[in-house]
Amino acid sequence: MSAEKKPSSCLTEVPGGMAGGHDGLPGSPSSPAVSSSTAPQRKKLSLDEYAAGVLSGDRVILGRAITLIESNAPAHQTEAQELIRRLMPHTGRSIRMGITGVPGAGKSTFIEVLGNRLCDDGQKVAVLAVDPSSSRSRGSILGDKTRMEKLARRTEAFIRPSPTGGTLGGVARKSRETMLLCEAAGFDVVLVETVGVGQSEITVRSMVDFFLLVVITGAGDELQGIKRGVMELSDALLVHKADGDNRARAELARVELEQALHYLEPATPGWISRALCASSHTGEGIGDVWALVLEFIQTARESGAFDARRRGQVIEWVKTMVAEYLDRSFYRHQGVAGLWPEVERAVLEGALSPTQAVERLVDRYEERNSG
Ligand SMILES: Nc1nc2c(ncn2[C@@H]2O[C@H](COP(=O)(O)OP(=O)(O)OP(=O)(O)O)[C@@H](O)[C@H]2O)c(=O)[nH]1
Ligand SMILES: [Mg+2]
Repeated sequence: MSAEKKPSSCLTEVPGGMAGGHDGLPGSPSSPAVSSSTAPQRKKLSLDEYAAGVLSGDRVILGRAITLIESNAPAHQTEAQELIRRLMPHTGRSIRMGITGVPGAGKSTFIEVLGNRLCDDGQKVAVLAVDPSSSRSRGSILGDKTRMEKLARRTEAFIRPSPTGGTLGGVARKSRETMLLCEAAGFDVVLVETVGVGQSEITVRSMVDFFLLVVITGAGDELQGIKRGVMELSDALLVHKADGDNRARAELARVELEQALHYLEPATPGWISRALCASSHTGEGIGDVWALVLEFIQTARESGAFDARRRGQVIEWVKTMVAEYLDRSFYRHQGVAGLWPEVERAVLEGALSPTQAVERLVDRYEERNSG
């Protein structure tokens, strides 16, 4: 199966996505990676070298392996999939946490503070992003590394911006596979940031164990996904920026949200989603958020919900990729494309019902496919 829409740029070598930073961010100051000006032409790694490098936690090789996964070139895809297959037995041991919220809710700042605390406690933390929108700077959240300046410098942390370009499906596949590589490389916690403005929340929910919705006071419920169903996907709500003048208002909002949560179907069976207040500026409440995550993991493990979700997620992932493949295959099919204008006209004129239109298109698709 081919990956998402291919630019068919005939990449013959994996592009140097890691140049300049151990975290994939351009010009990270403490980069242990060889700086691009002095680096000799990079030697192509064998699959054994990739696998051994990732398993030993070598972040330069991890970065190159992620770049391989992100490449749309068919040869790279084959290699990347074989690498993942080999690493699969070493995956699955991290806590996977998704973090969503409107732009400016303070997600990256929260990750910076939480991530540093976890590293202080001896954990290894990977931070990924899912952002399929091209409207942001170079299509990538976390591009603004100033929000995670300290974390980006730590050797216990690995920060990887969202894969750029492509469909949500393509970005989701790359992020899921990146998460697996990070787990094989020994990261204990994977934090996935996504902007809460569309479908990407559902995608991130489908790849994590615990899902946190970060909200702020005064930004409007509709906009923040509170009325759009994102709340129903969340295992906890964080009323963020609860500091200074805003502290009391945040607490009021928290109480209201927690009441509202009681009326909703829980995002995870057997778990009652809660609302917390915290400030990444003062640090107040951040420890409580992590304590809640740990409590959740324990509860969900004991009830079996944790395992059931992970198993369900991997099967859903396969089905989603099949559906995406079929969708592309259908509309790119020459016979279907040729028949399309005529069918479209007929439906609009009322000469064909939509169901009859589907039958004609599918007949054409199947006839040519089997012939
Ligand atoms: N008062 C206050 N401001 C905060 C807090 N956390 C973040 N901010 C500020 O909120 C702004 C946005 O923070 P970011 O962390 O970039 O927000 P984000 O949600 O990651 O934004 P996007 O990645 O653009 O979606 C920055 O100016 C931060 O300094 C907090 O706890 N309290
Ligand atoms: Mg951010």
